[in-house]
Amino acid sequence: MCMGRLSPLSSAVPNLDLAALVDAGRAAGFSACGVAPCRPSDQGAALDAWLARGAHAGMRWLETTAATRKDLHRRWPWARSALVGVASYLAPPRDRQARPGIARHVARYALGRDYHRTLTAWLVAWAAAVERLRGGPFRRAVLVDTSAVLERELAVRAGLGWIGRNSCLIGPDGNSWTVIGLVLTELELPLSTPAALDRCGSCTACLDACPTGAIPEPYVVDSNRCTSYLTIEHRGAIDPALAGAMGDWLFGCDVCQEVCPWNRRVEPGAAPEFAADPRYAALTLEAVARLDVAGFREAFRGTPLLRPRRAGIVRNALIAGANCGDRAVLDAAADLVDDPEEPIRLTARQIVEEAG
Ligand code: B12
Repeated sequence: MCMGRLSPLSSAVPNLDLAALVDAGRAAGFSACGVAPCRPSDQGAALDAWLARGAHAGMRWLETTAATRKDLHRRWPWARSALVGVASYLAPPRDRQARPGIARHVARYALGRDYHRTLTAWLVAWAAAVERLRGGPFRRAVLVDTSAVLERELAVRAGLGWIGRNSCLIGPDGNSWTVIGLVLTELELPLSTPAALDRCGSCTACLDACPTGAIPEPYVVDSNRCTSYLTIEHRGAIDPALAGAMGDWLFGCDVCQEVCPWNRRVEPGAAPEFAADPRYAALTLEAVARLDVAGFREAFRGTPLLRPRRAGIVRNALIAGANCGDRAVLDAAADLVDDPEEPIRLTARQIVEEAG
Protein backbone atom coordinates (compact mmCIF):
# COMPACT_ATOMS: atom_id res chain seq x y z
CA MET A 1 0.00 0.00 0.00
CA CYS A 2 1.52 3.33 -0.97
CA MET A 3 0.06 6.57 0.27
CA GLY A 4 1.06 9.11 -2.29
CA ARG A 5 0.61 12.15 -0.06
CA LEU A 6 3.46 14.59 0.19
CA SER A 7 4.14 15.73 3.71
CA PRO A 8 3.33 19.33 4.51
CA LEU A 9 5.88 19.08 7.34
CA SER A 10 9.63 18.70 7.19
CA SER A 11 10.81 15.07 6.88
CA ALA A 12 13.17 15.52 9.82
CA VAL A 13 11.41 14.65 13.07
CA PRO A 14 13.46 16.02 15.95
CA ASN A 15 10.86 15.48 18.67
CA LEU A 16 10.05 11.87 17.95
CA ASP A 17 12.17 9.56 20.06
CA LEU A 18 12.98 5.94 19.30
CA ALA A 19 11.38 4.65 22.49
CA ALA A 20 8.06 6.27 21.58
CA LEU A 21 8.19 4.74 18.08
CA VAL A 22 8.97 1.29 19.47
CA ASP A 23 6.21 1.57 22.09
CA ALA A 24 3.73 2.51 19.39
CA GLY A 25 4.68 -0.56 17.34
CA ARG A 26 4.32 -2.86 20.34
CA ALA A 27 0.97 -1.30 21.19
CA ALA A 28 -0.14 -2.07 17.62
CA GLY A 29 0.62 -5.78 18.18
CA PHE A 30 4.27 -6.45 17.32
CA SER A 31 6.53 -8.43 19.67
CA ALA A 32 9.60 -6.36 18.83
CA CYS A 33 10.11 -3.21 16.79
CA GLY A 34 12.89 -1.04 15.46
CA VAL A 35 13.72 1.63 12.91
CA ALA A 36 16.06 0.99 9.97
CA PRO A 37 17.68 3.36 7.50
CA CYS A 38 16.52 2.97 3.90
CA ARG A 39 19.75 2.57 1.98
CA PRO A 40 20.90 0.12 -0.70
CA SER A 41 21.36 -3.48 0.41
CA ASP A 42 24.74 -4.72 1.62
CA GLN A 43 23.69 -8.19 0.49
CA GLY A 44 23.34 -7.48 -3.25
CA ALA A 45 26.21 -9.81 -4.18
CA ALA A 46 24.68 -12.62 -2.05
CA LEU A 47 21.32 -12.14 -3.75
CA ASP A 48 22.94 -12.15 -7.23
CA ALA A 49 24.88 -15.33 -6.41
CA TRP A 50 21.72 -16.98 -5.06
CA LEU A 51 19.81 -16.13 -8.25
CA ALA A 52 22.74 -17.16 -10.49
CA ARG A 53 22.75 -20.66 -9.01
CA GLY A 54 19.01 -20.91 -9.70
CA ALA A 55 18.18 -21.20 -5.98
CA HIS A 56 14.94 -19.28 -6.56
CA ALA A 57 13.58 -22.26 -8.55
CA GLY A 58 10.29 -21.28 -10.24
CA MET A 59 9.98 -17.93 -8.41
CA ARG A 60 10.88 -15.88 -11.47
CA TRP A 61 9.54 -12.71 -9.84
CA LEU A 62 12.58 -12.74 -7.53
CA GLU A 63 14.76 -12.40 -10.62
CA THR A 64 12.73 -9.66 -12.27
CA THR A 65 12.61 -7.59 -9.06
CA ALA A 66 16.25 -8.14 -8.02
CA ALA A 67 17.36 -4.59 -8.82
CA THR A 68 14.70 -3.15 -6.53
CA ARG A 69 15.51 -5.68 -3.78
CA LYS A 70 19.10 -4.44 -3.94
CA ASP A 71 18.04 -0.80 -3.85
CA LEU A 72 14.55 -0.02 -2.69
CA HIS A 73 14.89 3.59 -3.88
CA ARG A 74 14.25 2.37 -7.42
CA ARG A 75 10.63 1.84 -6.41
CA TRP A 76 10.33 4.12 -3.35
CA PRO A 77 12.74 7.04 -4.08
CA TRP A 78 11.32 9.07 -1.20
CA ALA A 79 11.92 6.42 1.51
CA ARG A 80 14.27 7.50 4.30
CA SER A 81 13.53 5.29 7.33
CA ALA A 82 11.55 2.12 7.84
CA LEU A 83 9.49 1.11 10.85
CA VAL A 84 10.17 -2.63 11.16
CA GLY A 85 8.13 -5.00 13.32
CA VAL A 86 8.43 -8.70 14.02
CA ALA A 87 5.53 -10.81 15.23
CA SER A 88 6.17 -13.89 17.28
CA TYR A 89 3.95 -16.70 16.02
CA LEU A 90 4.79 -19.67 18.25
CA ALA A 91 1.47 -20.89 19.67
CA PRO A 92 1.13 -23.84 22.06
CA PRO A 93 1.67 -26.74 21.94
CA ARG A 94 5.31 -26.41 20.94
CA ASP A 95 5.43 -30.04 19.74
CA ARG A 96 3.52 -30.09 16.49
CA GLN A 97 2.72 -33.78 16.79
CA ALA A 98 0.61 -32.90 19.82
CA ARG A 99 -1.73 -30.81 17.68
CA PRO A 100 -5.08 -32.18 16.54
CA GLY A 101 -5.96 -33.02 12.93
CA ILE A 102 -4.00 -31.43 10.12
CA ALA A 103 -2.58 -28.69 12.41
CA ARG A 104 0.43 -30.95 12.97
CA HIS A 105 1.18 -30.89 9.23
CA VAL A 106 1.13 -27.08 8.79
CA ALA A 107 4.14 -24.80 9.34
CA ARG A 108 3.64 -22.76 12.51
CA TYR A 109 3.55 -19.33 10.83
CA ALA A 110 0.58 -20.43 8.73
CA LEU A 111 -1.64 -22.08 11.36
CA GLY A 112 -3.92 -19.13 11.95
CA ARG A 113 -5.38 -16.33 9.91
CA ASP A 114 -3.29 -15.18 6.92
CA TYR A 115 -0.42 -13.23 8.52
CA HIS A 116 -0.29 -10.71 5.67
CA ARG A 117 -3.67 -9.41 6.82
CA THR A 118 -2.77 -9.41 10.52
CA LEU A 119 0.55 -7.60 10.02
CA THR A 120 -0.91 -5.11 7.52
CA ALA A 121 -3.55 -4.09 10.08
CA TRP A 122 -0.88 -3.71 12.79
CA LEU A 123 1.40 -1.67 10.48
CA VAL A 124 -1.44 0.64 9.47
CA ALA A 125 -2.22 1.20 13.18
CA TRP A 126 1.48 1.78 13.94
CA ALA A 127 1.82 4.35 11.13
CA ALA A 128 -1.34 6.12 12.32
CA ALA A 129 0.11 6.30 15.84
CA VAL A 130 3.35 7.78 14.45
CA GLU A 131 1.27 10.30 12.52
CA ARG A 132 -0.38 11.34 15.80
CA LEU A 133 2.96 11.53 17.59
CA ARG A 134 4.38 13.63 14.81
CA GLY A 135 1.31 15.79 14.51
CA GLY A 136 0.88 15.42 10.76
CA PRO A 137 0.70 13.03 7.81
CA PHE A 138 3.69 11.55 6.00
CA ARG A 139 4.28 9.55 2.87
CA ARG A 140 4.56 5.82 3.46
CA ALA A 141 4.24 2.30 2.09
CA VAL A 142 3.08 -0.66 4.16
CA LEU A 143 4.91 -3.85 3.12
CA VAL A 144 4.43 -7.44 4.24
CA ASP A 145 6.33 -10.17 2.42
CA THR A 146 5.19 -9.59 -1.13
CA SER A 147 7.09 -6.42 -2.04
CA ALA A 148 10.57 -6.26 -3.55
CA VAL A 149 12.56 -5.59 -0.37
CA LEU A 150 14.97 -7.81 1.57
CA GLU A 151 12.93 -7.85 4.75
CA ARG A 152 15.38 -9.89 6.80
CA GLU A 153 18.19 -7.47 6.11
CA LEU A 154 16.01 -4.49 7.09
CA ALA A 155 15.09 -6.30 10.31
CA VAL A 156 18.79 -6.79 11.10
CA ARG A 157 19.37 -3.09 10.45
CA ALA A 158 16.50 -2.31 12.81
CA GLY A 159 18.34 -4.14 15.59
CA LEU A 160 15.90 -7.05 15.59
CA GLY A 161 18.43 -9.88 15.43
CA TRP A 162 20.92 -11.74 13.26
CA ILE A 163 20.75 -14.04 10.24
CA GLY A 164 21.16 -17.70 11.17
CA ARG A 165 22.75 -20.35 8.97
CA ASN A 166 19.26 -21.41 7.91
CA SER A 167 18.96 -17.81 6.58
CA CYS A 168 16.22 -16.97 9.09
CA LEU A 169 16.21 -13.85 11.22
CA ILE A 170 16.92 -14.90 14.80
CA GLY A 171 15.91 -12.29 17.38
CA PRO A 172 18.29 -11.04 20.06
CA ASP A 173 16.33 -13.28 22.44
CA GLY A 174 17.04 -16.27 20.16
CA ASN A 175 13.62 -16.59 18.55
CA SER A 176 13.22 -17.21 14.82
CA TRP A 177 9.50 -18.05 15.07
CA THR A 178 8.73 -14.58 13.71
CA VAL A 179 7.31 -12.90 10.66
CA ILE A 180 8.35 -9.44 9.53
CA GLY A 181 6.43 -6.38 8.41
CA LEU A 182 7.53 -2.84 7.65
CA VAL A 183 6.45 0.68 6.84
CA LEU A 184 8.73 2.67 4.56
CA THR A 185 8.47 6.34 5.46
CA GLU A 186 9.73 9.57 4.01
CA LEU A 187 10.77 10.59 7.53
CA GLU A 188 14.28 10.85 8.93
CA LEU A 189 13.42 8.93 12.09
CA PRO A 190 15.77 8.13 14.97
CA LEU A 191 17.41 4.79 14.11
CA SER A 192 17.86 1.60 16.11
CA THR A 193 21.35 0.23 16.61
CA PRO A 194 21.91 -3.09 14.83
CA ALA A 195 23.41 -5.49 17.32
CA ALA A 196 26.67 -7.01 16.03
CA LEU A 197 25.31 -10.48 16.68
CA ASP A 198 25.96 -13.82 15.11
CA ARG A 199 25.32 -16.42 17.72
CA CYS A 200 25.25 -19.54 15.53
CA GLY A 201 28.77 -20.37 16.67
CA SER A 202 29.92 -23.63 15.08
CA CYS A 203 26.38 -25.09 15.04
CA THR A 204 25.23 -26.66 11.76
CA ALA A 205 22.05 -28.34 13.09
CA CYS A 206 19.83 -26.76 10.41
CA LEU A 207 22.08 -27.83 7.53
CA ASP A 208 22.40 -31.36 8.93
CA ALA A 209 18.70 -31.86 9.67
CA CYS A 210 17.12 -30.67 6.43
CA PRO A 211 15.68 -33.93 5.05
CA THR A 212 15.83 -32.77 1.44
CA GLY A 213 19.31 -31.22 1.66
CA ALA A 214 17.96 -27.77 0.88
CA ILE A 215 20.69 -25.87 2.79
CA PRO A 216 23.80 -26.85 0.82
CA GLU A 217 25.91 -24.25 2.60
CA PRO A 218 25.40 -21.76 5.43
CA TYR A 219 22.95 -18.92 4.62
CA VAL A 220 21.92 -20.51 1.30
CA VAL A 221 18.50 -22.09 0.87
CA ASP A 222 18.05 -23.93 -2.42
CA SER A 223 14.35 -23.50 -3.09
CA ASN A 224 14.42 -26.34 -5.65
CA ARG A 225 14.83 -28.74 -2.71
CA CYS A 226 13.09 -26.80 0.08
CA THR A 227 9.87 -28.40 1.34
CA SER A 228 8.47 -24.96 2.07
CA TYR A 229 8.90 -23.97 -1.57
CA LEU A 230 7.70 -27.32 -2.90
CA THR A 231 4.50 -27.36 -0.83
CA ILE A 232 3.62 -23.66 -1.21
CA GLU A 233 5.06 -22.18 -4.38
CA HIS A 234 5.76 -25.06 -6.74
CA ARG A 235 3.06 -25.75 -9.31
CA GLY A 236 2.94 -29.17 -10.92
CA ALA A 237 3.93 -32.58 -9.63
CA ILE A 238 6.96 -32.97 -7.31
CA ASP A 239 9.97 -35.08 -8.26
CA PRO A 240 9.29 -38.42 -6.49
CA ALA A 241 12.88 -38.52 -5.18
CA LEU A 242 12.25 -35.28 -3.30
CA ALA A 243 8.64 -36.08 -2.40
CA GLY A 244 9.79 -39.18 -0.54
CA ALA A 245 12.07 -37.06 1.66
CA MET A 246 9.54 -34.32 2.43
CA GLY A 247 8.03 -36.01 5.48
CA ASP A 248 4.50 -35.27 6.61
CA TRP A 249 4.24 -31.57 5.71
CA LEU A 250 1.01 -30.36 4.13
CA PHE A 251 2.00 -26.68 3.92
CA GLY A 252 5.43 -25.16 4.58
CA CYS A 253 8.11 -26.77 6.70
CA ASP A 254 9.68 -25.93 10.06
CA VAL A 255 12.49 -28.48 10.30
CA CYS A 256 15.38 -26.01 10.00
CA GLN A 257 13.85 -23.96 12.81
CA GLU A 258 12.71 -26.88 14.99
CA VAL A 259 16.30 -28.10 15.31
CA CYS A 260 17.73 -24.64 16.05
CA PRO A 261 19.00 -24.73 19.65
CA TRP A 262 17.96 -21.10 20.11
CA ASN A 263 14.31 -21.91 19.49
CA ARG A 264 14.23 -24.50 22.29
CA ARG A 265 14.21 -21.67 24.81
CA VAL A 266 11.33 -19.77 23.24
CA GLU A 267 8.09 -19.72 25.21
CA PRO A 268 4.94 -19.88 23.06
CA GLY A 269 3.42 -16.41 23.28
CA ALA A 270 1.81 -15.66 19.95
CA ALA A 271 -1.09 -13.25 19.50
CA PRO A 272 -4.48 -15.03 19.13
CA GLU A 273 -4.39 -14.41 15.36
CA PHE A 274 -1.64 -17.06 15.09
CA ALA A 275 -3.48 -19.80 16.98
CA ALA A 276 -4.36 -22.84 14.88
CA ASP A 277 -7.54 -22.49 12.87
CA PRO A 278 -10.24 -24.49 14.68
CA ARG A 279 -11.32 -26.08 11.39
CA TYR A 280 -8.04 -28.00 11.23
CA ALA A 281 -8.76 -30.18 14.27
CA ALA A 282 -11.55 -31.96 12.41
CA LEU A 283 -9.60 -32.52 9.19
CA THR A 284 -7.41 -35.50 8.34
CA LEU A 285 -4.93 -35.79 5.48
CA GLU A 286 -7.39 -38.14 3.80
CA ALA A 287 -10.22 -35.60 4.13
CA VAL A 288 -7.96 -32.95 2.54
CA ALA A 289 -7.00 -35.33 -0.27
CA ARG A 290 -10.70 -35.84 -1.04
CA LEU A 291 -11.67 -32.12 -1.14
CA ASP A 292 -13.26 -30.82 -4.32
CA VAL A 293 -12.73 -27.19 -5.38
CA ALA A 294 -15.69 -25.83 -3.38
CA GLY A 295 -14.74 -27.92 -0.33
CA PHE A 296 -11.14 -26.71 -0.57
CA ARG A 297 -12.23 -23.05 -0.61
CA GLU A 298 -14.55 -23.57 2.33
CA ALA A 299 -11.95 -25.47 4.39
CA PHE A 300 -9.20 -22.86 3.98
CA ARG A 301 -11.05 -19.53 3.57
CA GLY A 302 -9.01 -16.66 5.11
CA THR A 303 -5.89 -18.80 5.59
CA PRO A 304 -2.52 -18.97 3.79
CA LEU A 305 -3.35 -22.51 2.67
CA LEU A 306 -5.38 -21.12 -0.24
CA ARG A 307 -2.14 -20.13 -2.02
CA PRO A 308 -1.20 -23.51 -3.53
CA ARG A 309 -4.84 -23.94 -4.67
CA ARG A 310 -6.61 -27.30 -4.57
CA ALA A 311 -4.07 -28.85 -6.97
CA GLY A 312 -1.17 -28.10 -4.62
CA ILE A 313 -2.84 -28.89 -1.31
CA VAL A 314 -4.34 -32.22 -2.46
CA ARG A 315 -0.96 -33.15 -4.02
CA ASN A 316 0.73 -32.34 -0.70
CA ALA A 317 -1.84 -34.33 1.33
CA LEU A 318 -1.21 -37.36 -0.87
CA ILE A 319 2.57 -37.07 -0.45
CA ALA A 320 2.40 -36.45 3.32
CA GLY A 321 -0.02 -39.35 3.78
CA ALA A 322 2.05 -41.71 1.65
CA ASN A 323 5.19 -40.76 3.59
CA CYS A 324 3.38 -41.65 6.85
CA GLY A 325 2.03 -44.91 5.41
CA ASP A 326 -1.51 -43.61 6.01
CA ARG A 327 -3.78 -46.36 4.58
CA ALA A 328 -6.77 -44.02 4.13
CA VAL A 329 -4.65 -41.65 2.03
CA LEU A 330 -3.42 -44.53 -0.11
CA ASP A 331 -7.09 -45.42 -0.74
CA ALA A 332 -7.82 -41.79 -1.64
CA ALA A 333 -4.89 -41.86 -4.09
CA ALA A 334 -6.49 -44.81 -5.86
CA ASP A 335 -9.63 -42.70 -6.35
CA LEU A 336 -7.67 -39.74 -7.73
CA VAL A 337 -5.70 -41.35 -10.56
CA ASP A 338 -8.00 -39.70 -13.12
CA ASP A 339 -8.37 -36.34 -11.36
CA PRO A 340 -8.66 -33.47 -13.87
CA GLU A 341 -5.79 -31.59 -12.17
CA GLU A 342 -2.45 -32.89 -13.42
CA PRO A 343 -0.37 -32.52 -10.23
CA ILE A 344 -2.97 -34.54 -8.34
CA ARG A 345 -3.36 -37.15 -11.08
CA LEU A 346 0.39 -37.69 -11.49
CA THR A 347 1.03 -37.83 -7.73
CA ALA A 348 -1.85 -40.27 -7.17
CA ARG A 349 -0.60 -42.54 -9.97
CA GLN A 350 2.93 -42.49 -8.58
CA ILE A 351 1.70 -43.43 -5.11
CA VAL A 352 -0.57 -46.21 -6.38
CA GLU A 353 2.27 -47.59 -8.50
CA GLU A 354 4.66 -47.62 -5.54
CA ALA A 355 2.08 -49.15 -3.19
CA GLY A 356 1.22 -51.91 -5.67
C1 B12 B 1 11.28 -16.11 -1.46
C2 B12 B 1 10.99 -16.38 -0.01
C3 B12 B 1 11.04 -17.70 0.43
C4 B12 B 1 11.60 -18.82 -0.42
C5 B12 B 1 13.14 -18.76 -0.39
C6 B12 B 1 13.70 -18.68 1.05
C7 B12 B 1 15.04 -18.01 1.20
N1 B12 B 1 15.74 -18.39 2.24
O1 B12 B 1 15.40 -17.14 0.42
C8 B12 B 1 10.96 -20.07 0.25
C9 B12 B 1 9.63 -20.38 -0.41
C10 B12 B 1 11.82 -21.32 0.24
C11 B12 B 1 10.70 -19.52 1.66
C12 B12 B 1 10.61 -20.33 2.78
C13 B12 B 1 10.37 -19.82 4.04
N2 B12 B 1 10.02 -18.57 4.36
CO1 B12 B 1 10.08 -17.09 3.11
N3 B12 B 1 10.28 -15.50 2.09
C14 B12 B 1 10.68 -15.31 0.88
C15 B12 B 1 10.68 -13.81 0.54
C16 B12 B 1 9.40 -13.47 -0.22
C17 B12 B 1 11.91 -13.31 -0.21
C18 B12 B 1 13.23 -13.82 0.40
C19 B12 B 1 14.41 -13.52 -0.48
O2 B12 B 1 14.57 -12.44 -0.98
N4 B12 B 1 15.24 -14.55 -0.67
C20 B12 B 1 16.48 -14.41 -1.36
C21 B12 B 1 17.58 -14.61 -0.32
C22 B12 B 1 18.93 -14.57 -1.00
O3 B12 B 1 17.39 -13.50 0.55
P1 B12 B 1 17.15 -13.63 2.12
O4 B12 B 1 16.57 -14.92 2.48
O5 B12 B 1 16.44 -12.41 2.58
O6 B12 B 1 18.66 -13.68 2.58
C23 B12 B 1 19.40 -12.53 2.75
C24 B12 B 1 19.82 -12.42 4.17
O7 B12 B 1 20.28 -13.68 4.64
C25 B12 B 1 20.93 -11.44 3.99
N5 B12 B 1 21.78 -11.27 5.11
C26 B12 B 1 21.53 -10.31 5.98
N6 B12 B 1 22.46 -10.33 6.90
C27 B12 B 1 23.36 -11.33 6.62
C28 B12 B 1 24.49 -11.73 7.30
C29 B12 B 1 25.25 -12.80 6.75
C30 B12 B 1 26.48 -13.22 7.49
C31 B12 B 1 24.83 -13.41 5.55
C32 B12 B 1 25.63 -14.49 4.96
C33 B12 B 1 23.64 -13.00 4.93
C34 B12 B 1 22.93 -11.94 5.48
O8 B12 B 1 21.60 -11.86 2.81
C35 B12 B 1 20.73 -12.63 2.01
C36 B12 B 1 20.74 -12.08 0.60
O9 B12 B 1 20.29 -10.76 0.53
C37 B12 B 1 10.67 -13.20 2.00
C38 B12 B 1 9.95 -11.86 2.16
C39 B12 B 1 10.82 -10.72 1.70
N7 B12 B 1 10.25 -9.85 0.87
O10 B12 B 1 11.99 -10.62 2.06
C40 B12 B 1 9.99 -14.31 2.84
C41 B12 B 1 10.51 -14.55 4.25
C42 B12 B 1 12.01 -14.57 4.19
N8 B12 B 1 10.03 -15.90 4.54
C43 B12 B 1 9.68 -16.08 5.76
C44 B12 B 1 9.29 -17.32 6.32
C45 B12 B 1 8.55 -17.28 7.65
C46 B12 B 1 9.58 -18.51 5.66
C47 B12 B 1 9.51 -19.94 6.23
C48 B12 B 1 9.93 -20.06 7.68
C49 B12 B 1 8.06 -20.48 6.03
C50 B12 B 1 7.87 -21.94 6.40
N9 B12 B 1 7.84 -22.29 7.68
O11 B12 B 1 7.67 -22.77 5.54
C51 B12 B 1 10.47 -20.68 5.27
C52 B12 B 1 11.92 -20.64 5.79
C53 B12 B 1 12.88 -21.31 4.87
C54 B12 B 1 14.28 -20.72 5.08
N10 B12 B 1 15.12 -21.40 5.82
O12 B12 B 1 14.55 -19.62 4.56
C55 B12 B 1 9.88 -14.81 6.59
C56 B12 B 1 11.17 -14.96 7.41
C57 B12 B 1 11.05 -14.50 8.85
C58 B12 B 1 12.32 -14.79 9.60
N11 B12 B 1 12.21 -14.79 10.92
O13 B12 B 1 13.39 -14.98 9.04
C59 B12 B 1 9.94 -13.72 5.45
C60 B12 B 1 10.80 -12.51 5.79
C61 B12 B 1 8.48 -13.28 5.19
C62 B12 B 1 7.93 -12.36 6.27
N12 B12 B 1 7.39 -11.22 5.88
O14 B12 B 1 8.00 -12.63 7.44
N13 B12 B 1 10.63 -18.17 1.64
